[in-house]
Amino acid sequence: MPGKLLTSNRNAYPLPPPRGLIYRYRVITLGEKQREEELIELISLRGLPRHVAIIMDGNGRWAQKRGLPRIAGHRAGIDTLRAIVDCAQSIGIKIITLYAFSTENWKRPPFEVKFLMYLPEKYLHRELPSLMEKNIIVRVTGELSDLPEGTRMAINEALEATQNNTGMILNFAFNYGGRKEIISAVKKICAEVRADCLNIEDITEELFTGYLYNGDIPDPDLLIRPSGELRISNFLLWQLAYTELWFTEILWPDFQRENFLQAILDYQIRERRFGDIKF
Ligand code: V0D
Repeated sequence: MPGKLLTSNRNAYPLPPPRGLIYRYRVITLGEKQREEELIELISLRGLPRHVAIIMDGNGRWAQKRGLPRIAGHRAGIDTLRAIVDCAQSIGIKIITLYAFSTENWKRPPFEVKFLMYLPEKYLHRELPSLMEKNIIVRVTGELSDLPEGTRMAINEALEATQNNTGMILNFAFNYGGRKEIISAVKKICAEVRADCLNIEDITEELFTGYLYNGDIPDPDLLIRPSGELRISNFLLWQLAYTELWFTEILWPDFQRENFLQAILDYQIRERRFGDIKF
């Protein structure tokens, strides 16, 4: 029994007291580095999720809470993105999918939409050298055809430049909608059936998966959704069928490496708990 207690204590590892200094937008507590190292040690004892998906939510709310314009939140979100990509790579995660801009986001204020449309371009121009240095493969999942020319070009440049890298896959879900993705797969399949290139009897789950935007990427093992929303919101509908879901109230700009590591550790503990009854 003492062994069991230890496991659940680890699960609810207490946060260090918020003693610290303010670095840009957030408070860096003095115990943070230590806690991160402890979490990494615990994580290294078990198998890692291969593919982690994250909904980068809460940027607008983070800014509004501070009386800042919503785009200030998106800017702060980029710092988090950088930190989490770094952290994921350092512990050996193979694939990370980030949900950035859904097809529904077109309904936001026009100024914000315009800003968001240019973010990938700005992000990729600034980050591409460092992504190359880190041997990262950039991928994108979503409807790229209705994007502005400059955005499409920046994305294609990044896809091409990083396609022969061999490190972590950084997959951006951009202008993505889960139902739209499924419909687009159905249409491609129907066209092949009508052209007599495919038999209806041959349509299987595996075949269907191959018609999705990123048919070659395995399903996520873990989904992280910050900012307190407890929904899937049309993200990876087909692919999340067996994914472990992990939610937190923390807004994306406040999300830190240790929160990411905690999610991984919780995932590992769940895996182990249900390990014996899994097929
Ligand atoms: C804003 C926090 C990178 C979330 C991160 C328009 C909100 C920064 C990309 C990106 C966004 C997208 C595609 C791509 C390469 C990079 C991005 C959006 C928002 C949606 F190929 N950051 N980022 N896209 N934010």
